[in-house]
Amino acid sequence: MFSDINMRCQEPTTVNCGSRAIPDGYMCDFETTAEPDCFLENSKSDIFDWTRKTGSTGSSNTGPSSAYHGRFYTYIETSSPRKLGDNAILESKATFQERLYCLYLFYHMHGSHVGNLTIKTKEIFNNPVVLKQLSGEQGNKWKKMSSLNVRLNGYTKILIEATRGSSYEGDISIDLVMLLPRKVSGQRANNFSSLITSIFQNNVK
Ligand SMILES: [Ca+2]
Ligand SMILES: [Ca+2]
Repeated sequence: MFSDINMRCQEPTTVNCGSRAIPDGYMCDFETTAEPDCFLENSKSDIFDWTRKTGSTGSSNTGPSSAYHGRFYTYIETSSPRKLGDNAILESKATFQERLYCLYLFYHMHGSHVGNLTIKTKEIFNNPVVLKQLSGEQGNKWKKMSSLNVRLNGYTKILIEATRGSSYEGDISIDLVMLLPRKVSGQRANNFSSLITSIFQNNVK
């Protein structure tokens, strides 16, 4: 049905959408608790919540020492009382247009007992569909997740779920989550907008 679903995500469109900084798209940088462009909130259909954080996560040998972009990121704290398998979900609160979007995010998964980071979509009464899952130690650095094509509509939610592994050395962090509309036509351009490009270039560490 969507023959282009596995193609790399493309340049975002530049539709005028008023005061929003990201034309027709969304970005969560976690710099404040109320970012107008952010589309995510903590779910109640899980065990615990993601936590905004600046600096290191308080446990040694796990978590980042700083945000990927800006000063703040969000993460799951896996120290007590958390236990194996406890999950925390960020879910979308936006009502999406019916179209193909591209999801980008940066993650930090460092520690001896890191659990899973799972990206899903869910359409009302249907079971969630797993788009991507990362498991275990991924190195002590921020990494860019490969961009994901996501078919959304007004009834779809995006779920970003982190699950605790077998010890406190399992903090999972994310920063700079971007959801941008893909061009509908089959244009081959792989360039990001100047905004996105500048964000990436300013964060080479
Ligand atoms: Ca940030
Ligand atoms: Ca929660």
